[in-house]
Amino acid sequence: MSSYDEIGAVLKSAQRIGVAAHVRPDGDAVGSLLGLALSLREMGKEVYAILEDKVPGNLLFMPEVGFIRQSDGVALDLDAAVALDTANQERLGDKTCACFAKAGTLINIDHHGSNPRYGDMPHVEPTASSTGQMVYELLKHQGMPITDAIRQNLYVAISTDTGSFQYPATSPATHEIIAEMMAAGLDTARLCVALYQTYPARRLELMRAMLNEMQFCSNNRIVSWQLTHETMVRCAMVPGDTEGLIDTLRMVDTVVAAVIFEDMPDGKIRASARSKDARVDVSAVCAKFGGGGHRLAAGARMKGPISAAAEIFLKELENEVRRID
Ligand SMILES: [Mn+2]
Repeated sequence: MSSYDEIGAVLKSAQRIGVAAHVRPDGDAVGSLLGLALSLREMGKEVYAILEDKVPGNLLFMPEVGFIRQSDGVALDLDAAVALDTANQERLGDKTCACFAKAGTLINIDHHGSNPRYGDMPHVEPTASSTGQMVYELLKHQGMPITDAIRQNLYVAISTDTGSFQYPATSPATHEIIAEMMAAGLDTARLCVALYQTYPARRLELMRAMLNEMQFCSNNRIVSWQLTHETMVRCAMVPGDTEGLIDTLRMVDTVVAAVIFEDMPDGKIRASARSKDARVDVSAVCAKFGGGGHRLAAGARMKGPISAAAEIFLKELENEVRRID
């Protein structure tokens, strides 16, 4: 594993730098990407901030979000490339991998335990709350620029990936970083309104569908929902609308594992699973279907149709939940 000193030295000597995060970007992906990219730009570097997919609508308020370009698949002439929050290289997306194909050095900064430590310089910390937290530590320890826009982006990254500082990976260091950023002038209340109190009506329509259709099994210890293409069309869903819906499912007192199955445009099914009990490892279940993630939060892509995918996934999940008997 490469240290922040080693990664910092490469970034400081490089001039043309690509920065990217995973497909279907979430708050941690976009926030850590912008946090690092803006700092490098501030240092006078030629920075390419790229993502395979569009930034979801609920995150378009993030400062300097227009700096991000969608990957076009053309190899960039780069001294260094950085993959952020991306558990395996393929999750950067095909076009993004092609953009990075000629990069001199590939740096991999991530907090997913399943990360195989790909690239020339991997730095993986499975105990870190978020990649945003890791980027803050890198910038601080390497004396790299931290502007207000960078602080806002890293706050979004850390806040969303910790479920607003609720998940167990939230550590004293997490809160200390937020305290440091607030002392430097960060307005967290305004960001929280944008992040957690500003939803389009269609998101509540989706939640209504979820509450109507959720199903319990394994003595009410597992709750699941099948988000079908029909429901997406009926609610006029756009990417990002489902963010955090699973947290409502996992609220039920008897539940130890929650999973949402979602029809994908390519006919595949996305399973997103959460565990509330450290003994129940949803990343192990997802790994059986070629997926991965964290012990308490993981995902996989499965073959359709959605009902068949749900049936085989829930069977494996029920076996996993039996570990606590
Ligand atoms: Mn993350």
